[in-house]
Parts: sequence; structure tokens; C-alpha cells
Amino acid sequence: MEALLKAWDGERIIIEFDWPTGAWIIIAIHSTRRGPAGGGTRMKPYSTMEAAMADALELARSMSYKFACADMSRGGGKAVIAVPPDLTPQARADLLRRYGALIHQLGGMFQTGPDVGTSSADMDIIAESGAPYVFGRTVQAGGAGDSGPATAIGVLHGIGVVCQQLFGTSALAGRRILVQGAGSVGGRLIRLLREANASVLFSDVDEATIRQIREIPGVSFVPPEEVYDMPCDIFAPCALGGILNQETIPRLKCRAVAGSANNQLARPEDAELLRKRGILYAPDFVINVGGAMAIVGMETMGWSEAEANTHVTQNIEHMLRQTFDLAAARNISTADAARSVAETRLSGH
Ligand code: PPY
Repeated sequence: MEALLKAWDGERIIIEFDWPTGAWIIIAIHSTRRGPAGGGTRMKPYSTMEAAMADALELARSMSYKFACADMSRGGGKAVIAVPPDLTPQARADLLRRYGALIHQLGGMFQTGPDVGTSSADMDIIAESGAPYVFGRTVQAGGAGDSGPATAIGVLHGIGVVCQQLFGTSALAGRRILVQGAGSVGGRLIRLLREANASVLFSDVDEATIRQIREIPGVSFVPPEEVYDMPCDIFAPCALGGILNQETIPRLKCRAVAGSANNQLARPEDAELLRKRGILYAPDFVINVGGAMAIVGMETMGWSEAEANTHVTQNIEHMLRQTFDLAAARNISTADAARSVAETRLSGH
């Protein structure tokens, strides 16, 4: 744990043990240099406190990169609530209220929204005590709602830029695209890809989701254990992080990786493994900014949903092209190229 904390380059970590539930609340504030730290609240069981901490620290840094690349005046942070697996709905709601009070106490230094394991309905509960520092509440409660649709639209357009780079045209018709995880973002991405006449493969671990997505014409199911060996044009990870690693990268049979999951690379060096294999990587923190951008823009800058989608699309297309150009010009990985843009902006130059 000590090594983990020492190696982190962020500003502050707030840790609270929630006695009534046994949950750990970790709020990692990576940078407030460009503005108050924004980042979702991730709520799930973790095998160890250290694993929860590692997730919070890495995700918070990604939020700094995400907002810096999108040129938004926000810093990066993330909250992880490591919960016991058997939390009752009542205990969970009470925990969210106590968490909201903590957010409120921080006075706006950290502002949150939905992430893995939390919904807009959860944001409504957190906002009871945490307002006005809670984004992505339900539309009925006056929030911008779910961030999934805007994230999916951003990824779709990012995949267009990837196709332009690989094939000389951004058209998706006939391209074979494998989506890992058909949840809030992946499920919508699959539908958008089909509307663009791509040929879609998908994988998921949830039986009900699999049944539902399989019904969509032109979409076929790939068992989770076959995902990394499946030939396709583009692999779109839309589930959890760390899936691009020393074990999976040598197996990939795709031309590019472009998906919404946060922290797809297990280690920074894995970007180099992808590059050596000639696989074009759309850095996660560039291509997945859509949700955060749309929700923050709608709630703080008065964007309509249509305006948000235009901002998301244009920003991701522009930043991805710039990333690919910079990587080619400097002969570095696309992840290093995007990181260097983000770090320059974070250092105030
Ligand atoms: C993410 O993009 O990973 C987020 O955490 C989303 C987010 C961030 C800040 C406010 C609302 C949603």
C-alpha cells in the first residue's frame, strides 16, 4: 500500500471507513490545477482495500487526462466505494447519503457523477446531502441523466477516425467490430454500429444482457474466453479495465483497439506492445470523454443534448486525429502522444 501511495502523482486522498456497512470510501483527487476535480463514483466489491485504492488512483489520473485532452477547465478525481457484496438496498441508500455529506464537506473540491456500479438514481440520493456537487442526476430531478448515450456517441465517432486512419474512409459499413461488454455504453454502441451497417460481434457475462443483445439483427455473440482471439477489424473494450496486457496483446487479431472502458492498459508500457504489433490504439481517456463532457457541459454551460453531442463528436474527432498525427511524427505510441498533450496542459504550459 505504501509503495502504491508514494508512486502516485496526485494531490490528495480522502479515506473513510463506513462503520454501518463496512464499506471503504476512497476519494482520490489527482489534480485541481485546471479546475475543481471531477470524476465518477465507482461502487463495487473489491478483493482487497489495496485493489480499491489502486483503482481510485489510476482512475483519478485518467480523469485529469480526460478533461485536459478535452480542454475543459476541470481537474481529475475519482471516488471508489468498496462495498461488501451483500449490501441491502436500504443500507446502500443510507451509505450513499453519508457519502453525499462527505462530498458536501469537501466544498466543491471534488464533484462527482455516475460510474461503474452507480446510476443517475443513485446521484439523486447522493445529491440529497451532496448538492450542488453532484452531476448526472435523473432528468426528473433536474440533472442531465445517464452519461452512457453520450459516451457511446463519442466512441462511435472515434471509431470513424480510427477507420479513416486505417482504411482511408471513416465509413463503418461492413467493418467487423467486436464490442466487449454490452452494458450502459457497450449496448448503445452496438445499436449505433448496426445503424451504420457495421458487422457487430459482442461479448458479455450477464445472461439477460446476452439474450437481449443477441436478438438484434446482424449481431453475434462471442463467448468471453474467445474475445482476445477473435479476428475482427476493431476491438472495442467497453467493460472493465486492465484487459490490454502481456497475456492478451499477443493474441489480438484486430487492426485497432477503440472502446469506452477506463484504464484499458494494464501498465503504461503495454501501449508499446500494441504499437509493436501494429495495432492502432485509441487512448481510452481521449475516446471515452463523451459522458463526462456532455454531463458537465449540460449542467454547467447550459448545453442542450444536441449541442453536447456536437461538442463531444467534434472534440473526440479532433483530439484523436491530433493524437495519431503526433504519434506518427514522433514515432511513439498513441497513448504516449495523448499523455504528453495532457501532461503539458496539466503542468500549466
Ligand atoms: C468518467 O468519464 O469516467 C466519469 O467519471 C464521468 C463523470 C465525471 C464527472 C462528472 C460526471 C461524470
